[in-house]
Amino acid sequence: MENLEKLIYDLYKKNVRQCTNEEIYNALLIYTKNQLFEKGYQDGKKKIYYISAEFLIGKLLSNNLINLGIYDDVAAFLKENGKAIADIEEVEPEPSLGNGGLGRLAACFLDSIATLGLPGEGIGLNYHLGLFKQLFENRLQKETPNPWIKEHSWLTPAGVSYTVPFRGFSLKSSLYDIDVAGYNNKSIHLHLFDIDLADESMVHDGISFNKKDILHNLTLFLYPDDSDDDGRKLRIFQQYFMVSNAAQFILDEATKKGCNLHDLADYAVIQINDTHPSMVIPELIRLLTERGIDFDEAAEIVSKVCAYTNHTILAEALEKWPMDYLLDVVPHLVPIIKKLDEKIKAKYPQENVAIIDKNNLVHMAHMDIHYGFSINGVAALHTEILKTSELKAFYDIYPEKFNNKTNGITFRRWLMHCNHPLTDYITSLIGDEFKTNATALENLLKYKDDEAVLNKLLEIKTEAKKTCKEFILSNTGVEIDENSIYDIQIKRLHEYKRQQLNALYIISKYLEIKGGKKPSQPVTFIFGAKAAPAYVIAKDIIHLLLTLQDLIKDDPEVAPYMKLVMVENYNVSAAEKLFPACDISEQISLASKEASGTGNMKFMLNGAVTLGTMDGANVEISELVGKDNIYIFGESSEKVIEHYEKADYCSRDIYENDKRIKECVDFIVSEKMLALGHKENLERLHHELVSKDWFMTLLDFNDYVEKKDQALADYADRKTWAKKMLVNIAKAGFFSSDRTIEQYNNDIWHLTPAK
Ligand code: NBY
Repeated sequence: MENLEKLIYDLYKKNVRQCTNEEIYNALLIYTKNQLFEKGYQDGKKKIYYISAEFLIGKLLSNNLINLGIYDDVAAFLKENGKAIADIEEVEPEPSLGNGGLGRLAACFLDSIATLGLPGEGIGLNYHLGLFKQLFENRLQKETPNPWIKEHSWLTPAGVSYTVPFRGFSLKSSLYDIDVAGYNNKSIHLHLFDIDLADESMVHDGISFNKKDILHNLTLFLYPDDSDDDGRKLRIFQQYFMVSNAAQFILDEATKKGCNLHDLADYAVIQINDTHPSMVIPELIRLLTERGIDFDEAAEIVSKVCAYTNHTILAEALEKWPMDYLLDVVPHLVPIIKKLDEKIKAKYPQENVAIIDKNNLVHMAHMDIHYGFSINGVAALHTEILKTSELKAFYDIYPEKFNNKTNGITFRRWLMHCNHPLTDYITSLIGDEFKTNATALENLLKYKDDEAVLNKLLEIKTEAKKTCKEFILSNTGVEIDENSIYDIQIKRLHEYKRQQLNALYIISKYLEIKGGKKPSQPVTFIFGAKAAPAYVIAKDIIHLLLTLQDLIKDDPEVAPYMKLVMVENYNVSAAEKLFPACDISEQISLASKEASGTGNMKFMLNGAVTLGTMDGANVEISELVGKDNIYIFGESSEKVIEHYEKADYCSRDIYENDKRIKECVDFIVSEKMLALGHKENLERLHHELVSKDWFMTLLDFNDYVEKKDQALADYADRKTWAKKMLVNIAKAGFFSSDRTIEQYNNDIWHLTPAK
């Protein structure tokens, strides 16, 4: 650590003790960047380019130190000098470059690509104000900008620039790189393209700005509000800017290595992360034809380079752009897309596989499937549903293109970084093989009846709950009890994820307590969720939760037995404090709707027990841990799909025929609630549940209550519960993103890892 000490002195002419936390952070940033640079980067003839509109990377300092293998040394050095590394970590702003699971998955994948020694790059955009920052005002979500790029940051200007043509003008790009360290391995780059004229000062009143001023707004926000035409067009501007830069960059790298363009597939494979980067297909074809390759061959080359990952079966989330928008923004792509579509129509005349439909909408996923060589879902059930229902028409044409890649998470961040005590304890029991070979966690199973081990796991959990309690207090102002059961649901707010189901359960418990039935063990229900700014019902659900939070907290009859807290501005840093502290992991989406989920894996790895539906990766979790170590409830995906097909679900029938359900739903608009909350929001939500309930909350309510009550009761037998925790941790190895990336490489990318 002498170098670090010297660097600090050179920078500030002070010794470590005299420095502020900010000064130490800045010095560590420079120090770590240098170390990463010196270690070098993965390279190889063929590379994976992971193009994604989102990379939810989280804070980087500690993770980089861990992956460089110097975390313990740095922590010890700081401690000797009277500083705590945790305080230094607090200084770092969190990059805000993603919404949720899809963006975080991209970040985990970069970590695993680097760790496995695969030559690869991430390519995306450098949003200055990120996703919005969430504030609660008046028990409502308010959005404000989230500036995260400070004078010192992990971004390094790369000196690379391209020109991107739009209708009537073109834009010059600048590239910024963030190094992503492999664990005990070299780094890869995350390439973030930007414009030079981004003007943060044009943002006013929360996150409003002139959506037409593309020259100055293009890289301000991640997915700005798309509730109007200008917002949607801005998204096309962003997407095209991203993929045109990516395509030019990829062709440059390949030709420098000797590629003659005809053999591009020997140099590059592109993973298209959802449809946001899909325009890379026509853009590459455009660039190849400009360089003298004829159209049909260009289309063939691109089809050998591009692979597409689907993350959703919600029809409304599959991007379809009106042709008029494309004509307005990128007219030069239109003839290419039309030609691609004609070729398909000539071969497959059926309407449901067309790229351009009869309403002149361009189906981005259809283009990916026809002109890519691989399409994958993100969990076994999800891929099965794609094959047999959502994308069946395509599966019939191209069965060989379809494959599953069950999601994974990086254990470096989601265990080693966020839960040091558990990591150290596991290491003391089974050594550190699990850090590079995650399935070695199964060696823990030999301790499943060892009382000392089980007690220690419980002790570690209680410590994590204490740490989390401090965080919750500073974030929400509510004091919670570390001896209560922590029941946690943290994820984007969406009706299909059914935070409203959890809320109805809490209402039912509240009513029971008021009726004199006290729970034997206090429970803390913890939520964290951002709602899309234009998603009205999602915001109403946030309002319901915040109103319930206050109602319960201020009721002396109820507060000793339960609390509800909703964390403000839930993000990666908050997640790192919440996952280690959880007892019960809420994974309660309507079966068939959650493609995979990845929070479910993070909870399991940290010793929480899942309460969930047979949806997404929950299905695989339940197969791995067995029915004694998970709580499953709710209608099956087959039945749910059948309900949609027959359109025979009627929430009002359930509401009117089930007294308890009616009572809980009506509580939303009770006098008590209306005294605290807003009539408009609560009534709208009540109406939605009674007359629509598109995601069948009421259908699963009774089964949910039964299984959740069971889980809460089982918690009291501490030894049996600790055994469930141990089995969950031991079986989490399958969900390492190292396994996922190895499968992507073996089945799709075919890269040679560095030794
Ligand atoms: O991707 C999530 C899925 O819901 C989750 O089940 C899965 O585990 C995860 C990783 O595969 N999808 C997701 O996070 N999607 C988005 O964040 C998203 C963002 C923007 C748009 C659509 C989806 N958009 O159309 O703008």
